[in-house]
Amino acid sequence: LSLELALRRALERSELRLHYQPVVAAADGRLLAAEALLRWTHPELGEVSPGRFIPLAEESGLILPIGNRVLDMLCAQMAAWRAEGRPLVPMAANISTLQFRRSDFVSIVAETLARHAIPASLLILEVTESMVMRDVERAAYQLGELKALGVSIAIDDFGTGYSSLAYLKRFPIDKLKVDQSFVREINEGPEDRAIVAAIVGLGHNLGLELVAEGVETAAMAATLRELGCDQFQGWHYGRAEPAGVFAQRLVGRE
Ligand code: G
Ligand code: G
Ligand code: MN
Ligand code: NA
Repeated sequence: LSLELALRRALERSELRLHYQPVVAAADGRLLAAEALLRWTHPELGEVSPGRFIPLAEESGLILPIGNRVLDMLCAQMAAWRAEGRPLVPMAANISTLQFRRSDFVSIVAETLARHAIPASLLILEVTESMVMRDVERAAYQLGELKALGVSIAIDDFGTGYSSLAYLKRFPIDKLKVDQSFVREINEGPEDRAIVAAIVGLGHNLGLELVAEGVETAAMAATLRELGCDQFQGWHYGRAEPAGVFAQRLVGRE
């Protein structure tokens, strides 16, 4: 309970901020996008990992104001970079079940983009399979509304959830993010290669972009490139970086 109270205060005291992890083209490593990942520095506890505080935020409902703050901070950051004359890339925010299920979610996204004058095409929302599988009709409707707004949709941690393949054709999805668990041992045996090959084949046949997450080495990248992954995210290309560090990547692009 005390950590929950601390998290509530963190919102008021601006202890939460975003780091940005690059997403690059598999072909040549050029920057294509980024994922915003939340960080919390508590005045006494120091860094609290999102693996610890995100579940707490979800259980307590705090993920609603926190999720709104994430969208706001992300759009504000893009607006600030644009004001500095930096070329922007689409940026992804992780969305929680509770946020996605709210009937005002689409209007909050629209309002936040408008307030910062950020085109919807620069925003990617990452949702998980289990989130959209819970109520397929509603999810299809909601994703349709988000698409109509112009934002992109990525399915995060793909392959670990319900994996009902039928929904993929019903939902207006743009990207599949192959879960790290299939990438970690991609060069250790044939099993994960077979799984990733199947996911890539499925995704490409449905017209989706395939992103491999957790790409830690050049050897992993080589195998994933051979398997047809379009985009890479992982420590081999860059960790989640503070805004000031990531900004140095936003230069000299057309
Ligand atoms: O950055 P890291 O790998 O430690 O993140 C751990 C987990 O926290 C991941 O599952 C990630 O999706 C989640 N996470 C990070 N930032 C956010 C956020 O802004 N909102 C939500 N809902 N989850 C986040
Ligand atoms: O659930 P989601 O995919 O949003 O989680 C992303 C998490 O993966 C973040 O916590 C991020 O720090 C972590 N991550 C990003 N790249 C790598 C990587 O190359 N290796 C490992 N082990 N974790 C990574
Ligand atoms: Mn994610
Ligand atoms: Na993931």
